[in-house]
Amino acid sequence: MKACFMGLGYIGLPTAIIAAKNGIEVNGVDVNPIVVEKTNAGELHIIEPGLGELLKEVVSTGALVATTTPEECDAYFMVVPTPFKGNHQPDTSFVEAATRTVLPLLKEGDLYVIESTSPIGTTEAMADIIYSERPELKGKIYIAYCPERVLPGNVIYELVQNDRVIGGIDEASTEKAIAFYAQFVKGQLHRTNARTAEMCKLTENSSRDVQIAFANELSLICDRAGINVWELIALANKHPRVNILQPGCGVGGHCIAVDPYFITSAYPEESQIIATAREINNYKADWCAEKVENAMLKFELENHRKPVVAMMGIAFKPDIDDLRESPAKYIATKVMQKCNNASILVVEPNVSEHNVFNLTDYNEAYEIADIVVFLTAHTPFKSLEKREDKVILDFCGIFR
Ligand code: SAJ
Repeated sequence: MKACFMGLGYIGLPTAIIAAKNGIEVNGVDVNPIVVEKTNAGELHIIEPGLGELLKEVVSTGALVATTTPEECDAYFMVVPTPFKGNHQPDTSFVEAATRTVLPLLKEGDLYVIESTSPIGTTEAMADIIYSERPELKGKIYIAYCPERVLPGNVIYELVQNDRVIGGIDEASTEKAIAFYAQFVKGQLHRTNARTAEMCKLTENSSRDVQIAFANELSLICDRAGINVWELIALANKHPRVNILQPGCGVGGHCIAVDPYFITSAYPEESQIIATAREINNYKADWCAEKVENAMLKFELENHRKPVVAMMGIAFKPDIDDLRESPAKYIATKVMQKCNNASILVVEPNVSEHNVFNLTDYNEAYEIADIVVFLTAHTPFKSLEKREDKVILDFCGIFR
């Protein structure tokens, strides 16, 4: 069995590595020659705990070989990004490009799987493309959708242990894909059709987005009502059937803040809650930025000088170094643009250097700042002592 993974990013590379570690001959493909070169040198181009050693191992045994164009294999996996275009319309052009690249290599009995988060109907659309270019393969290859569900930072464990949903365009395709994943997944493999599997992925992330929006909405209400939202949620969660998530400074990352739009753009009339949740979570970041700006104005009026402001944590969630699509980074940038020469210290303990932000040590920033804004709940911040001599804007519950 030889498998080709199209895309060696945050999901494709770990999956290729785990497959190679489990006796599958793997061809990892990426359009970026630097990624291919690094991978073949056993160097990880993404950050994921424990993965570096595994990569070295599968490269040294020859189980994983990276190339910029695919080799002939028995199974092909599309693991490429699906961002959105203007107007929040999903952009499946990378999936289509990867599909067209493997198309000439497909032969009878092969398996073709999409893992990329995709709008409903993408697997069928790709099947149509395959069959229109290679009509002789109709009914002779297996086509399925199988979304990934791993949490960045815990990928090695979750890739193997999480249950997965697998939906083929017909039952034979589902069974063929199940047999492939059973080689390295220990979680249960649940059978469905392609459209349900596509919607399942979108549903998981939309569900989390809606739940976070509920927590963020509570934080806005509590701010006006003079109630500590953290205490409120902790108390409400004592109810056996209530489980409210935590408010923050917005929702970031490349999945939860993106995938709901794949539903709302296709079903705008029916997806009212999902659309509103997106709006609330986006609005929360602007609300936080405004709070900081107002605190700075108040400080200046009262003290007749500009404040020193510490922006604590700019990663998109706690204890990671990933700044992409980060609401905290957005807030820090927005405040800096409007700061009127006030001194803004940007803190991110998980990043040593940044090409835009001049980063300050978190202890030092906490010591010298007049206004301290907690944006991301990184663990080290929790050991700081609450200071009465500072204005503290705690958007992520450090001193809950
Ligand atoms: N967040 C809150 N409050 C919370 C939980 C999260 O504000 O109570 C914020 C985080 O700070 C962050 C954003 O939400 O800005 C997203 O973080 P996350 O940890 O909820 O999720 P991701 O984006 O790292 O990973 C998600 C996961 N999906 C679900 O939990 C349903 C993961 O399993 C998926 O594989 C991943 O998306 C993906 O690739 O789709």
